[in-house]
Amino acid sequence: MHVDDALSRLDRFEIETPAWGYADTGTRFGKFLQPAAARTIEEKIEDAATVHAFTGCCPRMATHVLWDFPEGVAPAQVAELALQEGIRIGSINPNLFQDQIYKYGSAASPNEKAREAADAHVERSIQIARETGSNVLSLWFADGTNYPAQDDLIRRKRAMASALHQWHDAMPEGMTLLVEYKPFEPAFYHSDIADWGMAYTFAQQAGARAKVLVDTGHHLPGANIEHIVAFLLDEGMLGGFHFNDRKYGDDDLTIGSIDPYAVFRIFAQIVLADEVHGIDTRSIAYMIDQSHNLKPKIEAMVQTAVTAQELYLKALLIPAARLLEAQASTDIVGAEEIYREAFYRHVRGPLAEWRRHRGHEASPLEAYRTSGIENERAKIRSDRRAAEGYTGGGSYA
Ligand code: AFD
Ligand code: MN
Ligand code: MN
Repeated sequence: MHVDDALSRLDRFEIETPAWGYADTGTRFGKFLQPAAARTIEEKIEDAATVHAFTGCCPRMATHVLWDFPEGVAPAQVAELALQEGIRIGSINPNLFQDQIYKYGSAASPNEKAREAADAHVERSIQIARETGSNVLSLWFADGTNYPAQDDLIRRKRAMASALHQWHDAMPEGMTLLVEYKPFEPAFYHSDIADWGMAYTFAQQAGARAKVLVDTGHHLPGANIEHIVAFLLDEGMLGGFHFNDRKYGDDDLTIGSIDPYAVFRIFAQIVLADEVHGIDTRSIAYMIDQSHNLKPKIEAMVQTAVTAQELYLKALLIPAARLLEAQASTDIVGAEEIYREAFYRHVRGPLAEWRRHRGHEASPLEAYRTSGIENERAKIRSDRRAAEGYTGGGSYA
């Protein structure tokens, strides 16, 4: 479409940032603490609000129940604080993988106590969502096994389906359940929700308000993610995305840092589903799922949000009518050149204008990197930690 129309579409392209992406996290080999990293929900809200202030496109923050709503923290107060800072609480992410009781899984565990604990935790998460006014319950499971013969795969499948159906029906009207898939890690032999087909089936069985969450870092090498996205779109089962990228595993790398053309092709399927097939894509939840061990947290989040905007805008510039003609006449090179022309279009200039027009920084990343906020927060938070005698990492751990 024409660049002016494309830019007006960008007005409703909102990207949710993850609370866990502002805290010190790491890999299973350790974590590198950052003085400016957030530790409390207040500091995470402060950082998410900063990202939104600089980019203008990140009005919501996803939360992780165990890390952001520990016992004693009132969800309604957290929601109120977010509003005061100019953002809102977005998706609610239960934690079904960290507690010792989940050693052999949560909803699919052979251990009834584990399944009961998972049930109680998700019920509490639904209640938290009610109190924060969130309408997305986003579920990722580490459930799986590490060795062949370890457990009964069919029993696990049935237990997972039963739990998801029960939790779906426990949600208030208007709330959506997102079922995320991941081929491996931390389970090394099988994951109970390993691919899009399993997530699709579980979501269908759970109920009409359950959909699939595509984490762009959760595919085996060679997977055609844009094909999965097109299929889910046409089935009305694409709930949303967790933006990150991978070179080898679920590396939580910055989206587009490995293969920006692949991300463009994903966005192209969304744009063409809407323009060519009239599929409603407005309810897709665009969420970032990253927690970088080395990059400064806020800088990395701004970089991801800006990258997603650039690649989505490029996809919006695809002339759908010309593409359809090329496809109809099997002009393969012509069709491909239409894609490539849009992908190689320079969009930073029009984007800068679009941002200026809306009172935002023309280059959010450059503006943030020169703002001095990182050093200010590092000083304030280091002093705060010292005063508390706190030397550990973020509340992610
Ligand atoms: C990890 C998991 C999954 C989940 C995220 C937040 O792989 O992507 O969505 O943590 O819980 O990255
Ligand atoms: Mn994810
Ligand atoms: Mn992941």
